[in-house]
Amino acid sequence: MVNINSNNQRLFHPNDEVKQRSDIKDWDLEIEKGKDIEKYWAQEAEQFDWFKKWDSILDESNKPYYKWFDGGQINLAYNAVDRWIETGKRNKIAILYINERGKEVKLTYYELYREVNKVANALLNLGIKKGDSVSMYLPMCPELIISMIACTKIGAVHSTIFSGLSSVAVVERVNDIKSKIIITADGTYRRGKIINLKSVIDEAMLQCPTVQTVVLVNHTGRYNDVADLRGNEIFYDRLIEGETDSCDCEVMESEDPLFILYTSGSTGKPKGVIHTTAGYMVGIATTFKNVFDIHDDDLWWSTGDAGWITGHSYTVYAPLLLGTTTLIYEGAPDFPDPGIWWKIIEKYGVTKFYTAPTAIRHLMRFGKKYSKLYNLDSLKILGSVGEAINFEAWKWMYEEIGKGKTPIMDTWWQTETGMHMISPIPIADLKPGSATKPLPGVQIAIVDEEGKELPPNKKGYLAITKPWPAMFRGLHNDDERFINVYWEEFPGGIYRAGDMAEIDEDGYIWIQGRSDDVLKIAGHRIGATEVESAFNSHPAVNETAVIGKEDPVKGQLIKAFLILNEGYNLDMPFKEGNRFLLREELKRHVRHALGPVAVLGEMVQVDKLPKTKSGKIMRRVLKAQEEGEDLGDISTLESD
Ligand code: 6R9
Repeated sequence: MVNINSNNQRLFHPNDEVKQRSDIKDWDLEIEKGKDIEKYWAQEAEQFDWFKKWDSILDESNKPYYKWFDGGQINLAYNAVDRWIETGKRNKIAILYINERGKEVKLTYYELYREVNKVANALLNLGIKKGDSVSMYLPMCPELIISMIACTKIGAVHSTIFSGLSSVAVVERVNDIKSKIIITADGTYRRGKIINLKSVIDEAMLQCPTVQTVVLVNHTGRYNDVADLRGNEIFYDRLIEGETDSCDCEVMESEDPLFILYTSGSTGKPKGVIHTTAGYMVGIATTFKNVFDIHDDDLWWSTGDAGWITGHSYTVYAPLLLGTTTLIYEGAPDFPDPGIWWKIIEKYGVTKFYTAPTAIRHLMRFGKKYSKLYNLDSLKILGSVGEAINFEAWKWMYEEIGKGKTPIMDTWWQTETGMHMISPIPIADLKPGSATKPLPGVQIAIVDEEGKELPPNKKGYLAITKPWPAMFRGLHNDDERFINVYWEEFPGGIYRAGDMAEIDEDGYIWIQGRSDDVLKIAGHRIGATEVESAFNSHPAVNETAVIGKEDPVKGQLIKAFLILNEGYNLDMPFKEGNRFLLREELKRHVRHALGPVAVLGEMVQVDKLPKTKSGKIMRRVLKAQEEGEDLGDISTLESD
């Protein structure tokens, strides 16, 4: 049902079926309950099996180094897998893997348990101990999930690298955490082709001195013989052959590190975001249950890859912590045709579906034909993540996929927050484009530059005013940046999220993009400076400034302003007799440095870049020009 509120915003009310099924009956009451933050999260922590309960719920004595459930001992793998073996869920499907070639793998909780144990034992035999880090460069396949949980079981810190990133990115990430092991695959399926992942690792390993063993999943069947492998490489299957299928869980302190996941910030180097054990578990499981009203009969599908935070929290860990079946799909949304996702939903009866606005906008381009071919009645709730969802995409998702009966949970959160922070729950009244309100147990404010709270309808900085359990605990090897970027700007232990936002008179929050130089391209986070350094490392380039340019499908694309070295222009062959123009050569160069996630929209050659007196490039000025704001003669800025 739809009506319009006083602000001319469309309000969508949940239907009776959604309300009846929902475990939470009163949204406001639930939010109110969550205001007693410590009590709320402690109650939620009771859902798990602890080796030892915590001494304190939240320790704020050393801000911003908060501690949650300190003194407690727990293991996430135990709670996500082992404990279900003793229950009726033992033979329930934990992971349902499907790929674009039609292959299907179903792993019950009991099967998952045994696979995890074998890999855990194999890792122990390779000398991996509690606290060691293990890198992974794998497609969304069962071995990725099994390997992640195996690390968690023995207390090793996993660090996945999205399989669309380049060898340069792999080198940077593996060396930063000094991994002794990397688990990878020969390739991944994408639009009828096999993308070679092993060659990326081969190139990367030339520069990763700490890696002693490369574990290779023969995923696409490219390698048939041990003779194909190098000295420090071993097949995954070979590695676990003969391993026993039982393994004890490491007793983890609440604050022991669980994983490190790299993400982009506004300066060049990617940030190794550290998440720890107990608070993370409590945060993701609670928000998953609240936001998606999870029941035992749900079939959950999140399209988030485990190379990113959505995959960690809501494709892998939260569903398993609640004993849900999680579907993982390896393939593109439009292959063999743009109906593939709807076909899967119909075939398996998916009940809750979580994806990104960019994917929806991409599929919208093919019209309503494909979604109409399939019966999507099994769907009960939809979710969106990664960027604000524009009204057209919201409406298409609501009408074409949800058939006007499934509410859309627009979830705002970050790699750093670990869990959903601002999001409706299924019984909420929705305003498309607004992530609605802070979830129970979360406190948000929109503040000015000094950190003072702003009244409704004033645009400001999005801040989190109270600690939350799944919060990141630091940046690996970069404590200074942890403090500078997130905690120093506003006083009193308030977290600066890096987004701009506004709150309306009903308390609904409207996210309005980043306040820093972070771009979101097709939902992937990438820093302007990372792209600039990639350009600058090319011999033809003198200096670069990069901004995000609006794109109707991908949200943003890279627009690069380039000062080229003497004698170069973008439309000349890069080298004498070369058939590639410099423009194409640069595109290839940036892609090689950053991987296919860095999608170039436009390159323009300029003589000058707007700079501050201290020589910092003013991307803000370029952006304003791009958006048609007249800033007058910008050449004067240089002498500001
Ligand atoms: C989960 C994830 C975080 C940044 C965040 C914001 C943007 C994510 C959003 C959203 C508006 C939403 N973002 N969800 N903006 N509405 N529902 O995406 O993590 O990759 O770390 O990106 O994404 O700008 O600050 P991450």
